[in-house]
Amino acid sequence: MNDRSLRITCAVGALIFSSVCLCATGEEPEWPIIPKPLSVTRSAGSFLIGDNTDIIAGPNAGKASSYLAQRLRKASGYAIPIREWESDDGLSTRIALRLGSPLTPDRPFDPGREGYRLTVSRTRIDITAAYPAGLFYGVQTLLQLLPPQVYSNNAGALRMDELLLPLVEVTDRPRFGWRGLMIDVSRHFFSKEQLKKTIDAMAVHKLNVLHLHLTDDPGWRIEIEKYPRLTTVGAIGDRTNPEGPERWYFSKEDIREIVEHAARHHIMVVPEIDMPGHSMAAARAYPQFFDGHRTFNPANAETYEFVKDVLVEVMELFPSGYLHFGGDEVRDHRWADIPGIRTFMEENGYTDLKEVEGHFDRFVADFIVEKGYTPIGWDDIVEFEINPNTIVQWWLHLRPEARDHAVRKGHRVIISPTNYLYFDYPNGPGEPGAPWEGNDNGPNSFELIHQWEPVPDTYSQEEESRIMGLQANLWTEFVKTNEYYEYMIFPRLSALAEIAWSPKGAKDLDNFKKRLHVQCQRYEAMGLNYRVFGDWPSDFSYLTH
Ligand code: TNX
Repeated sequence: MNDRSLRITCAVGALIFSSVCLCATGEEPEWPIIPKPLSVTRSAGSFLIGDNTDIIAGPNAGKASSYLAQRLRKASGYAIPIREWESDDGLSTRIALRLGSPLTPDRPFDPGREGYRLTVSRTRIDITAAYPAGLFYGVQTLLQLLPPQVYSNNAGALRMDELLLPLVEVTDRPRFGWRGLMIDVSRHFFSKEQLKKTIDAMAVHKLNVLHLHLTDDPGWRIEIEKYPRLTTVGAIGDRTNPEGPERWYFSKEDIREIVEHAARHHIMVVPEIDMPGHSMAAARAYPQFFDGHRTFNPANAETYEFVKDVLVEVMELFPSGYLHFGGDEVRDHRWADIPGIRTFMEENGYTDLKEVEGHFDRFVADFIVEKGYTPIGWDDIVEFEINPNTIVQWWLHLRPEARDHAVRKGHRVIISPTNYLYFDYPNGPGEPGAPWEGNDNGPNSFELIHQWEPVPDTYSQEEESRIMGLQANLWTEFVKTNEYYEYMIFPRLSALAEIAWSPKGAKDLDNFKKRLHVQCQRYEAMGLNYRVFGDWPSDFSYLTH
């Protein structure tokens, strides 16, 4: 069985799209836009993008304009001209992209800066926003008013006479500022091409953070000049073939390419160097800084120099201003046997090895802050007094008190619980996916995610304001191929995008499913594999573990 047979074309979707978009009658038409915008008002009539249409780009509208032009050219072959804004001559047939006066100060991850207004009138199209990201999202919504083939790279996918838009007024802004996806490239490696393809798809979903889990036990995946053995030795092998012989990692050049590609799509790349546990790959390369197994040696002063050197090189490559240092599952270390551990503990007044873990985490978080970056750690770190600027990423759904504790201590929190947002877990009963903890309320289906309210209703307004947003995580212990990877992400990513954008409150699942059929056609156009829904085959042998 091959992947084509899993990709049952959403023929139903094609029908829904055309009937929904072009011949809406009676009841209010459902626009197949994902994530669903805050408000869409339609009036009768349409606008045809044609030979006489151009784009006029105001200051700082360049990225969104060239993205729009490129998309239209790739899908239809039509090279729409972009002109700089001189004055708005009020001419018709224009697609005008411009920044209004900023509505809010430019703070990172302020959803207030990502909103937009899109107006398609009989004579022209206007997209306005307070910040460039909003213009970019306005363009995505505009594209989703066109047939799904607009996301294809095949210049014959869309005929010019199909560039027909309904007349609409859309106002939109996301609920959360942080809308992320994590990819684990350590357990199994995924190429920069695959990451760029993922970035393209994330942009379509109006997501804005790609978190790369770059290091773990099976492999160290990022070049560090000062410590070449991290890649000559640490990058050998993966979870399936621990002995290699291949080495898989990103060179500095690769990272720059990924970061730049992401930036063009208003996506920030956040690196994770997992410490002090989950570090067997680095330990193979530089055993002197480790405990003989998979954890850093906190009693060796040189370990801290090594950590600083590595993190400095990583920060130089990722201008995001955020650095994830892991901090999770420090549980089978060999610290008790390290020579010098007793002296180290006595000097610091520690009686318990847990305090040693806190010492290490505190050091790393403080160093990151000192460098002007914001540290992020998994929720395991909240049991220690850690730099208050640290963002806590809550993952262990069985430990909601870790999330609450972090929020009460004043940390900002990213919500990623295993039982909703772990994309390595199965989509449905009997389907492929990781068998671990967190499956106890059933599979992480897109339906479950779509109907979930991620913020506890017991939170005060102030507590709620510390929830930065949502992030799904694709761990790859079992995910070895691009097809499997895409199958686990899509269409769940659509449900994530919707709850990250739509305001708090009940969400109509049937309505989402209708739009999701059209989204599947967009996946087809983008060449993405996805988990089909409705009637689907039960043979997943091509996704074998
Ligand atoms: C827990 S989430 C881990 C990962 C695993 C994942 C598998 C977290 C911080 N640690 O190392 O890959 O579960 O679902």
